[in-house]
Amino acid sequence: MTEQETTTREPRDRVEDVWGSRTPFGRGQHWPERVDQLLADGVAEGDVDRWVRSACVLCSNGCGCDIAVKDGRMVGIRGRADDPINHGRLGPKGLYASWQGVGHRDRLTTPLVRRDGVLVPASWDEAMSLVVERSRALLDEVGPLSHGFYTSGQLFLEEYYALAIIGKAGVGTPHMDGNTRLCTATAAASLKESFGADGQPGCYEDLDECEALFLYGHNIAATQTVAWARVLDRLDGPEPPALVVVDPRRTPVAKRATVHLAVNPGTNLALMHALVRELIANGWTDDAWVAEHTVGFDELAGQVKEWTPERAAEVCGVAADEIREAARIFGTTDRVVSTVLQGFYQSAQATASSCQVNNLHLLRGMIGKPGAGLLQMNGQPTAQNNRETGADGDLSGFRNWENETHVQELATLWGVDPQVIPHWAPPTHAMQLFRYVEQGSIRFLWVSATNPAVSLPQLARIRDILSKPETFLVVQDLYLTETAALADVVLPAAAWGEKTGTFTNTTRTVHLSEQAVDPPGEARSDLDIFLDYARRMDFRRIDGRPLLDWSGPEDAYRAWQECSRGRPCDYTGISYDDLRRESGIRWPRREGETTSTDRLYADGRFPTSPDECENYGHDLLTGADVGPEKAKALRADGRAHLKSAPYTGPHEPPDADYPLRFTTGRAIHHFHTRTKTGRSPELDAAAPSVWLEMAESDAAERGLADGDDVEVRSRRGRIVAPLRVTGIQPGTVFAPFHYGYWDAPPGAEERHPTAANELTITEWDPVSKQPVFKTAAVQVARAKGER
Ligand SMILES: Nc1nc2c(c(=O)[nH]1)N[C@H]1C(S)=C(S)[C@@H](COP(=O)(O)OP(=O)(O)OC[C@H]3O[C@@H](n4cnc5c(=O)[nH]c(N)nc54)[C@H](O)[C@@H]3O)O[C@H]1N2
Ligand SMILES: Nc1nc2c(c(=O)[nH]1)N[C@H]1C(S)=C(S)[C@@H](COP(=O)(O)OP(=O)(O)OC[C@H]3O[C@@H](n4cnc5c(=O)[nH]c(N)nc54)[C@H](O)[C@@H]3O)O[C@H]1N2
Ligand code: SF4
Ligand SMILES: [Mo]
Repeated sequence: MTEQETTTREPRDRVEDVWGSRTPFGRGQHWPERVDQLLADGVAEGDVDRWVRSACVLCSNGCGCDIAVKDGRMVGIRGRADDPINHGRLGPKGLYASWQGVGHRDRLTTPLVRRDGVLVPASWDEAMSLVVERSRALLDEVGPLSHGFYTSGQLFLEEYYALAIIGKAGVGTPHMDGNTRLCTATAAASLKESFGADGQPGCYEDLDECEALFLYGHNIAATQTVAWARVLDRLDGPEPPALVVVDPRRTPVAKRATVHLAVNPGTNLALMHALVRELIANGWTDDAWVAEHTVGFDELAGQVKEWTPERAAEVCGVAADEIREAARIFGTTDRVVSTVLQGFYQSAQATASSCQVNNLHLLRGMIGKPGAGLLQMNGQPTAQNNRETGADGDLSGFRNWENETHVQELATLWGVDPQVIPHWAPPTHAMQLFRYVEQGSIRFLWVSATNPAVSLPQLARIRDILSKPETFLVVQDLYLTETAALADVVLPAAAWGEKTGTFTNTTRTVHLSEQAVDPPGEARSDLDIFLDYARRMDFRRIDGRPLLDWSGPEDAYRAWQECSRGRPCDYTGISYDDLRRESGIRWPRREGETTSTDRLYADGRFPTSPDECENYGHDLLTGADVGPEKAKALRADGRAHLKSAPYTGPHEPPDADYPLRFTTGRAIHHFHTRTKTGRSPELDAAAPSVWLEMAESDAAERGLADGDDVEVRSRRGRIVAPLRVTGIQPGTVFAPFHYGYWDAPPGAEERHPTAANELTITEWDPVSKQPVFKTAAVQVARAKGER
């Protein structure tokens, strides 16, 4: 630890002071350590019995930490100074919500089953018997297509791998996905389309080295607060990077920007076409590198040719000179880091827009080099592991469902017939999965660690789907969420800190999180629950042995290591013991290696050959599968794909009835549907209820002022919220999506719809299938005395 070490002891401090004190550093220097620590009121450092190694699971940053334990309870947290991700720091969610949320009295402590319409406590045996009876009956009578599994970006790697094998080799259903579909499906899709496989090319050390940072639809100051602290320290140090921000709102990052492109929601692709065009028109491309390491240049150049800065400016609602300036910065700087997140992934033409960011890097040969990092960001802490292990429908180990050799490899590992593993059609994506429930073909739906009754678009429809009496709904969670309240069986899960497992952050960095305390009541780890189901269902290998005979997380992890062997995400050189020695280890690290590959594709070789690639690619306009024959004919063979699509614009543009563009996203103090952050007294007090952000001119036009209650209506629903007049782009309004159906508990007299997703639309990107949460048309008027 250094001189600059500070210890956070005063709980209110880091609610207000989100990023903590500055520790400035210059380009290429080491980011100074600073250890953040928070202990419960009345607990002194000397009172702590043990500190237990972990990492924070409240965003994809994955900050290394230790959990404080006293008398068998979690009583606080501190950052790990030796961790490459956070160098000791933690943000407000990590400091407060992680252990406060888990330790809350609201936790589920026994299974619940529905009797005469009401959820009542039951034993594990009763609850699991109900699950297994229904599952077995449907498998026998209807077959595997009657089953759907909808999981998370918040479980541990071991748990996803268990679920992946159960779903693919036990049940044999293609209907498996995660809330990762809502979160990072486009990260995965754009990496696969451009480079042949998932996996972030860059790492966080690139932030220390870069000369410019481009944030595409990414409010990193609110959503990865510790990564933003790193950037703030660069901005305050010598040789600060230029900062270019693409976001319709005046976010904290936009306030520090060299260029802020406040685009209209849904118009990202127009802007990206202009940036790519400028690079080509000004000769800022590395032509030799492009010729040697990419395919598709001519088509891309043709696609963007007409997209002058003036044309894009008109579509996006920004100045042409600002587009020129952003392009100049990208085109004339050698070390640029780009990060892309929900402003692109959940907006119109998500994959085509995100691939254009990849294209900018490829055109300049700026990949795999220090300071030239590309991060198609993750959001959830363990989204990466869901994608790797294949509980989201991908084939485990970044394998290609259309490649018979890849399918055979899995069949051999799992000891089953390859025909059992669904690979006759693309895996079912979440939106289609819910459609099958709506139509009645999926009749057994198992939801783990996600709250779709708040987080999916168009909630009135989702509520109907989840409430269908003929669907058997199993919900596995920590609390009785809006979704759990609709279940037939609720299974109480052990949380972070109450179970052991690994997870991988957005820069491929793996952490081990050890069990610190016992789960409350009868709650069990998700891994134990999945293994119990497999046992009770008697799933077996061809040789008669049980399909899953693991006794705990380390067995599961070892099995996963085998599955990853030789694949791009090779974990064979990263054991639990290694993770106990080193705080945070990046993949790939192969057996026998003692160092990791920091940056992928440093040699300009990409996994695009037909036998290596994770998929054969898609048409980015329509989503049509390229297929093996055409992919072979393209002869990419180790070169990256330059590809995009013609601009089409947002799905539901504003019109006379619904004249405003509605977009949604996050606030600093809350995580998603607030199951943990809402149970932290400090974080709850910082943002207790929903609001609507609107530009001053739009408010004035409607005779509205800051603090007025407004009603926001779309074609699908309504919410009521107080108005915040902000620096948002005129014509656009924004609401955070954290708040559930109602702002008062059921039974209270005053209940108002507050969930942003009452308003959003059932649409998705044609390639990644990620739902569109960032563009819909709404009207706003003064609320009629409702609040
Ligand atoms: N505090 C907090 N942090 C979190 C989370 C959380 O819930 N709370 N969740 C985690 C998860 S799972 C995720 S996925 C990440 C998400 O992290 P971010 O992507 O940074 O978060 P969002 O607020 O969803 O969206 C980012 C920005 O997109 C802008 N935007 C909206 N529409 C458009 C558009 O059409 N174009 C462009 N260019 N921008 C647009 C919004 O104004 C918003 O500021 O955060 C992670 N970290
Ligand atoms: N309008 C709008 N909607 C959005 C978004 C947006 O920007 N705008 N963003 C989307 C994105 S990016 C995301 S990631 C989703 C998030 O949406 P959700 O996944 O629905 O949100 P969470 O509240 O994180 O739900 C996770 C659930 O898992 C439980 N949980 C936590 N840990 C464990 C565990 O170890 N085991 C078990 N069994 N349960 C656990 C929590 O209590 C919680 O109920 O929302 C999406 N929806
Ligand atoms: S930045 Fe993310 S991982 Fe780090 S402490 Fe905050 S919420 Fe946790
Ligand atoms: Mo997410």
